[in-house]
Amino acid sequence: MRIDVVSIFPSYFDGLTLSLLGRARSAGILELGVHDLRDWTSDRHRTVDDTPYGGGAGMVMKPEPWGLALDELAAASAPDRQTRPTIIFPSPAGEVFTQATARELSTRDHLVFGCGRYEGIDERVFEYAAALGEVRLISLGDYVLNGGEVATMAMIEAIGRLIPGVVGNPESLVEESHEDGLLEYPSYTKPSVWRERAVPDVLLSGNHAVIASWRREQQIERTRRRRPDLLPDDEG
Ligand code: 6GU
Repeated sequence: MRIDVVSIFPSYFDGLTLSLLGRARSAGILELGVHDLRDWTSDRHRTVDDTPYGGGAGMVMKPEPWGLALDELAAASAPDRQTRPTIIFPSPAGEVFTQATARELSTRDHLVFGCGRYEGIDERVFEYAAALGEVRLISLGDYVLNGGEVATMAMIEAIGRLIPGVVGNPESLVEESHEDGLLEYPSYTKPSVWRERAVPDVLLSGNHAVIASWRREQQIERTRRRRPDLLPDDEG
């Protein structure tokens, strides 16, 4: 998979060279390009924003640098891959990102993330981008961040770890929270008693069938308590 990120703060993405995704990049499983939007400006001040038509608070990102950036990055997708990129604009006004979204996007050949700042990006950029690829406006949840950078980091990590070969043990992927619609069961390690707290007896029993059913009950119980919205009839 190839991922391109466009941002006015490219150094936010230095963290992606670390750990799991860093290894995937070195191994050639994941190609990552991080780009400064200002490289597609041509004025002396490298201007990326301007005042909103119709008035109102804050600044809006100008369409011209975005158009040039998307043209260039989408064209890089075409020759060898013969595919159009999926172009993602992180936005609190988008569809909510879930594990299912991460799964779906992990099968794509080329993702382009366009990180907006200020009050947003000129609306015509989203319409124009639809001619270059599939456009998705995606939100992490119902709260507001200052820009798309942190949201993009989160999405790249969630998507990247689902690409075959990125996570060493694929079994560790299936037992996680949200993969089966329930929260994960509780985990324990040694010592068996710590500060007067004992590990549940069932886990020391060696009876794998009993352990499996205990874990399932724990998943259902904590989902009911913490996230009743995930259960079929929202039964709390
Ligand atoms: Cl994707 N962007 C911004 N700016 N704020 C958010 C978000 C995204 N998701 C939740 N809040």
